[in-house]
Amino acid sequence: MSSLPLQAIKSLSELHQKPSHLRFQYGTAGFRTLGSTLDSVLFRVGVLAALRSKRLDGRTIGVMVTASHNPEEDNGVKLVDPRGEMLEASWEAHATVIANALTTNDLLDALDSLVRTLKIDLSKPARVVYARDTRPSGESLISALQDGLKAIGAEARDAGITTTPILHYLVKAINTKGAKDSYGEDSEEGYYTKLSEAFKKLVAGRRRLDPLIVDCANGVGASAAAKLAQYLGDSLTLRLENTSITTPGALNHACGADFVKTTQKLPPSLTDHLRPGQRGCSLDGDADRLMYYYLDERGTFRMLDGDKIAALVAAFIVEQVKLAGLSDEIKVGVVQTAYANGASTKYLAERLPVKCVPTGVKHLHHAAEHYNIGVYFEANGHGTVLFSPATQEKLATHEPSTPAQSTALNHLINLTQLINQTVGDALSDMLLVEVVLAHKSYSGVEWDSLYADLPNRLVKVVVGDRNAFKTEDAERRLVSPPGLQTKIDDLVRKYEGGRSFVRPSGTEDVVRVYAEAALKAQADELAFRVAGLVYDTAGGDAAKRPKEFL
Ligand code: 16G
Ligand code: MG
Repeated sequence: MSSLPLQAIKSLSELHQKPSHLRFQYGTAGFRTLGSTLDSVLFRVGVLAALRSKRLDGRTIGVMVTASHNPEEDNGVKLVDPRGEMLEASWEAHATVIANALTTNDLLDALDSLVRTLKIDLSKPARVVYARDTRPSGESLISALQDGLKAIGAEARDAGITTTPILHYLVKAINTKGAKDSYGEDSEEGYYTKLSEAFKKLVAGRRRLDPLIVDCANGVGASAAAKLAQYLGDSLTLRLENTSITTPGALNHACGADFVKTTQKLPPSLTDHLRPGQRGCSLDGDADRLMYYYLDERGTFRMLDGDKIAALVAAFIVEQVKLAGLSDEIKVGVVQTAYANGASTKYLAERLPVKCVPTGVKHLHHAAEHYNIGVYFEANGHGTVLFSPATQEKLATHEPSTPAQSTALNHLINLTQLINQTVGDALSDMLLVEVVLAHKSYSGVEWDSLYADLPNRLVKVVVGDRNAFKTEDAERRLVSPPGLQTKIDDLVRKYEGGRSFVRPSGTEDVVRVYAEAALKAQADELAFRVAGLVYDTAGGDAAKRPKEFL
């Protein structure tokens, strides 16, 4: 029975000591905080990823260094499981323990106890593939990670600077290489080839779409979109904006999917580029979120968010399943969170099963796996479509009885290739949206008119302790602090079409308040009044109560 290479871990760990005053937590998006504080975390994640791989019989684990839509000074790291999915939840706690061991000796003890508790066979190989986004702190964090991988003797593959979804793709492609369910070539070229070929088949014979403006958030999506554009050739013209990946401070600044969703505005840098009626979209800093929009004939900004994408895509897939003659055998369902606009939930629920789950990709992804075809999108633009293995098998073997059925069947098969089923992928989702628009001959206007969003408002409240906030019913109701939910219910009742909920953020030290109502002013007022209730219950200092919290 092999043992941990204590000496190697010890000497390298000394080069990556934990700052004594900091506590790290593996949250919804992995570890995420100021990049300059993460050196020890990256070293330890290297060791941990290797142990996870050994635990899974040497299957390849992914490590992505990114802080997504956060400002440039932040950074983060998350682990990717062998099927290209988020790290299994029980390991989040292990990661937190390992990251917080105070000294090198504590770290060795923590690793030893992990190995024993989980009965990790250390004689197994450890294989890890890693990548990072364009953040300046990424380079040194990667070298800390490499030290961790070296310390434990892992076989490591550097996937360079790439998007989060491409890293997820690579993990799955590596682990399925040569198998019956091979996911594709385990290279970036393999990814671009797979997506672009499926796209070309899906739009063949359709009228070519107008050029699409793509806001790359000055992040890694800029280089990925540029490469994708080459593979797409003239099947789709992408006009890339916000591609300054080396300009200090530019990343996610006044641009990108999160800016668009939270401000509900066009990035100012696009004002001169987007003509009324033209489609534009924004990626976030690691290209796993996507927002669409257009300017109407009066020049008003119209946002097409994750909910609108879900509605467009789910309706299209249902239609193709029906045309293929498979409605009885393949059931399509949608997964949303409480942030989904009430109008989108109504639109979708009239057509197919809809489930609401707590915020965070892992919850949506797992719920979507329960459907034959599961469409999941968060309102913030993160989402994808999952085809169950049995459904993919059915599509591959079904004998169509008419040419029309055969066409729809082929569309569905090509969709399984176009869609990155490991995780939400802005580039893959963008091509998916473009396919549906091409098939339906929709512009942004027709897409937008599937349903009208209820006006809504999201507010942050800084409280003494956000852990005092506990929710139930997929975060739609508070169980703690006691009594607060009843007060919220009383308030909501006063607003036409009113809905509001409160949940602690998983990524920031704040509590979030969401409200929607029939009219914009009412949605704003409801959000601020609920925020006032939250503040008064848990905020502390009355003198600091924000004045807009009515
Ligand atoms: C993370 C989640 C995202 C979620 C967001 C909520 C992943 C990969 N990402 O970005 O799904 O919407 O957190 O943030 O799970 P919040 O808890 O701060 O509201
Ligand atoms: Mg992201």
